[in-house]
Amino acid sequence: MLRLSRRTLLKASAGLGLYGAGLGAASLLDARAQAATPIRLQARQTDALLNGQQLTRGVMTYAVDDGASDPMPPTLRMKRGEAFDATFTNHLDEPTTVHWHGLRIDNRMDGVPFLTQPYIYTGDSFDYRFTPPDAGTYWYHPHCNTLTQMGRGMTGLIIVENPDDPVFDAEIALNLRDWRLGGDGQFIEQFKPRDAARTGTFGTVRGANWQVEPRYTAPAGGLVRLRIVATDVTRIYTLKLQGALAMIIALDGQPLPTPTPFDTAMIAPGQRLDLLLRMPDEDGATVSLLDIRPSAPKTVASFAALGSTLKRDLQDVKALPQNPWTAPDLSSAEEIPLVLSATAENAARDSICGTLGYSFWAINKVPWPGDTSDPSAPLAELKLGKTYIFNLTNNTPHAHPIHLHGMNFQVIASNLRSAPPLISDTYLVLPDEKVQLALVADNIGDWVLHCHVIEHQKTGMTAYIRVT
Ligand SMILES: [Cu+2]
Repeated sequence: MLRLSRRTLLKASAGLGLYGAGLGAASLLDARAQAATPIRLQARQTDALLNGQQLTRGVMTYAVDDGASDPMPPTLRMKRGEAFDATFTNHLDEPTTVHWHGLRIDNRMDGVPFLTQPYIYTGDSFDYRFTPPDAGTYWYHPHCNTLTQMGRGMTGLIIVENPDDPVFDAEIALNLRDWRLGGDGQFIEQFKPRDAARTGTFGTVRGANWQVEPRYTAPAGGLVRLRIVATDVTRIYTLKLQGALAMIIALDGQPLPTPTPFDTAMIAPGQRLDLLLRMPDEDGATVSLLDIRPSAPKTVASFAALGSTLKRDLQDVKALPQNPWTAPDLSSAEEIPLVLSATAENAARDSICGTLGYSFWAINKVPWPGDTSDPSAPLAELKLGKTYIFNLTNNTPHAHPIHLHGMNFQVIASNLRSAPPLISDTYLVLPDEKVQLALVADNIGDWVLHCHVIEHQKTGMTAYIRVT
C-alpha cells in the first residue's frame, strides 16, 4: 500500500523542479527575530484517564502553566522565522531534556544529553531559545530515559505557522500514540526484551490525543487541515480515510509542491502527515480515519460534518509555500555508509538517562544505546556546506524509522521503490532496503541519528555525525 501511494506521489511531483534552491537554511538560521515573550514550559507527573475507564497514575507530561487542566502536552505554536523562547523547568523525579523533532535549530538547543547539553535535574531549569526556519508540523519529546518518559506521555505537537499558508475552514491536529496499560489501567512493563529485538513492544491501549477513538466536528462541505503526528514509541501506522476525499499537502513537515490524492500512507514513529480533508455535505455525516496495518482496520479518530454545507472544492487549494532548502550538489557529494544490523555485543552500562540493559542493534557495527555518555567516535565528520550521501542499508528483517537531528535530507534512490524526492528528517527504511539520502551539511554541531522505535534506539541503533 505504501509503495503504491508513495509511487503515485512521485509521479505527481516528478519533473516539476521542486525543492529548488531556496533562501538557504543558514540565512534563516542566523536570523534572530525580536525576542519572543518566553513561555513557561514544565515537565510534571500527573494522573490521567487514558483508557476511558480508570485513572492511570504516574503519567509524565508537559504543561505551559501551573494550573493546566488538560493532562495532554500542549500543542506549541511557533512562527517560522520568529524567535521562540521557553523557560523549561523539570518537575519530574528524574532528569530530562527537551528535543524539538524536525526543527533545524542551533545545536545547543537540540536537547541531547552528553552531546549538546547536560541533562536537567529535578527542580532545575533550562532556557530553550531558537528560531524555527521551517513552517509545518513537528513535535517535541525528551531525550533522557526516553522509553519511560515518552512511553508515559511526554510527546507533544508543534505547529510552526507560515503567514502565507492557505486559510482552511478548520484545523485538527492528532497526536497518535498508544499506552502500555494493564487491565487495571496502570502502566505495565514498558518493553519485553524479545520484542525489543524484533519490531518493538506495542501498547495495549490505542490512542489519539489521549483519547480512545475521539470524535471531532468540522463544517459540512468544508476544507479541514488534518495534522497527523506519529509519536508512539513503536507503532507504524498505515492510515486510510473512509467517507471523504483528501489530498496530501505535506509529509514530515515539508509541503508537497503539488497536493496529491490521498489513498493510504504509512507513517512511522517520528513522521508526520498533513492532509487536506473535504468534509461531506450532509450534516451529521461521519468520516473515519482508520489504521489498516497490520490487518483488521481500527478506527483512530472520526470527524462529523456540522451545519449546512460550505460547498468547498478540494481543487481550490493550492500547494503550501515551500520551506527554504539548499539543494544537494550531487556531483561533488561524498558518500557515507550507514549499515543497520543486529548485534549482541556491548550491553549497555547503567546511565542516569536510563538503559534497557540489552544490546540488540548496531549502526556500522557499533551499538550505542543513546542517552548515555561515551558514544565513542562520531560516525562521520562532515564539512560545513558540503554535500554528502548516506548509503543507508538495512540488513535486518525489520523496518526502522531513521531520524536525523538538526538537518533535513532528500531521498535520492532506493532499491525497493521509486524514490520520492521527499525532504525529511525521518525515513522509514524497509527490510532489505538500500536507500540514498543526500544532504548539505548546513548546521554545525554533533547531531544524533537513530531509529525512532525507541527500544531500538535504546538498545544500540544510535550514532552521531559531527559537522564542523
Ligand atoms: Cu528500529
